[in-house]
Amino acid sequence: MATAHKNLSHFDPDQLPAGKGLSIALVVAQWNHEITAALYEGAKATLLSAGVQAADITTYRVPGSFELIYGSKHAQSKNPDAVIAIGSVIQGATKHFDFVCQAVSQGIKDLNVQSNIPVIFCVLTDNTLEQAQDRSGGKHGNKGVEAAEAALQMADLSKH
Ligand code: DLZ
Repeated sequence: MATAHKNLSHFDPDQLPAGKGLSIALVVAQWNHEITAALYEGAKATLLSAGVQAADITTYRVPGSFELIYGSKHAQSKNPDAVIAIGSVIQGATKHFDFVCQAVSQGIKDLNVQSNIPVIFCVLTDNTLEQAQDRSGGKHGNKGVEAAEAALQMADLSKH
């Protein structure tokens, strides 16, 4: 498969805005914790290696992906340069998957429309646990890394 073993979007590290001086908030859902913890680690490591100071990274934990909307709004109220919302929704036997995916994607879109502080959508929406594992440090890379790169770009954009 074309995307195997690498992240889908590829940023040249030399082209990424410097992270020094930026403050980034990470909002992490606890549902499917194995997956969201791996996304979180990927995002945090990427921010640190880009020069964001550890003291400028704030973490907020929320129960599930549905709560990422409120959690991200709360994080925005603290005035960071960008927010990364991290979650993992996995298809089950009921329609819950559809409602949670719809709510969180629309809710985070709304926050981006309403506020000047960008919120990055790092929510995996997979049919199986294996697909989620593949995208959180497995054969399709780690979407937390991509989200951190997007956060750096959007934080920089918001300053110009
Ligand atoms: C209830 C629920 C279900 C069934 N599945 C998931 C999931 O796969 N991923 C996730 O992040 N959260 C799930 N939740 C929890 C909801 O997001 C939310 O926390 C509860 O409905 C309480 O508002």
